[in-house]
Amino acid sequence: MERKKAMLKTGCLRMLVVFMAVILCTAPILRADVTIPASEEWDIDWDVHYDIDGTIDPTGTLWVYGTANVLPGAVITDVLLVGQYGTANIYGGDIAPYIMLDAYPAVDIPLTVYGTDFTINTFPVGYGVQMLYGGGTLAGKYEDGTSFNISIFGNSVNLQPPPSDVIEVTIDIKPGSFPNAINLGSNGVVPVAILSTPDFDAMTVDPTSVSLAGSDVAVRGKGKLLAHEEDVNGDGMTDLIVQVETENLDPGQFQNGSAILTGKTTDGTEFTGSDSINIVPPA
Ligand SMILES: [Ca+2]
Ligand SMILES: [Ca+2]
Repeated sequence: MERKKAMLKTGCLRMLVVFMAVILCTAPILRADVTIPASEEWDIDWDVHYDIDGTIDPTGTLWVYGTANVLPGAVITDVLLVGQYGTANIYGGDIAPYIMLDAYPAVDIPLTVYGTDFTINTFPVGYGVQMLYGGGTLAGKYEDGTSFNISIFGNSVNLQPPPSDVIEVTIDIKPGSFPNAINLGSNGVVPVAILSTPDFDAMTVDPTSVSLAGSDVAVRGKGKLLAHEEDVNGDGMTDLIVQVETENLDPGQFQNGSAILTGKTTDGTEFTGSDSINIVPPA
C-alpha cells in the first residue's frame, strides 16, 4: 500500500517535471511570435523569428490587431494572421505559407497588397478589390521585383499598384503673406511658389503638370501659362511661381485646412507639397 502510494507520488512528480519541461521549452517559442496591438501601426521589415533572448523560433507568426505594414526584408515563416478590426498592407517581404483573415462572423478585413502582375488562382487580375469567397492563391511581383505566391484565407483582397516615389516639395501659397486668405468667389488667380532647395530644383518643374486642389495653372492670351521664375524667398535659389484659377479650387480636396499641390518634373518625377489655406467669405 505504502509502496503503491510512493509510486503514485513519483508518477505525479515525473508528470509534473515533464509538464514543467514542456512549459519551459514552449515559453520562448510563444514569445517569438509577434502581436501588433489594436490602435498601433508597425512597419515590419525584420524577421518575425526575432527574439530578444536570442531564441530562434522556426515558425514565427505575426498576429495583427492594429495595422501591419509589411515591407521588403520582412520574414514571416508561419502565418500572417489579421484579426477583426486589424489592417494589413503588404509592400514586400517573405510571407509563407499563408495569410489568414480571421474574423467571426466573416467580415472583409482590409488587406491591401501593392505590386504588379497579379494573378488569383493563376488567373490574371487587375487592380481594385478582388473577391476571394473564402480563399485563393495570390501571386504577383512586389515593387522591388520580388515574386510572391501567398495563400489567402479570407473573403477579399485589395490589389494596388506600388506607391511610386513621390518627392515632397515646399510650397508657399501667396508667397510672403500669411495667413493664406482666399475668397473662392473671386475670379482671380492664386499665386503659389514652388521653392527650390539643395535637393530640389524648381526649374525642373513642368508647369503644365501642376495642380493645386484640382485647379491647374491658369492660361492667358495665346495659351501662355501664368508661371515665372523668381527667387521669392531670397535664399539665392530661383523658385517657380505659378498662378492657379481661384474658382477652380476644390475645397473638397483640402486636407486639414491645407491645399495639396501635385505635379511632375520634366523627367516625369512626381512631387507633392501642401500649404495652409484660409477661406474667407466674399467681401
Ligand atoms: Ca503664404
Ligand atoms: Ca528661393
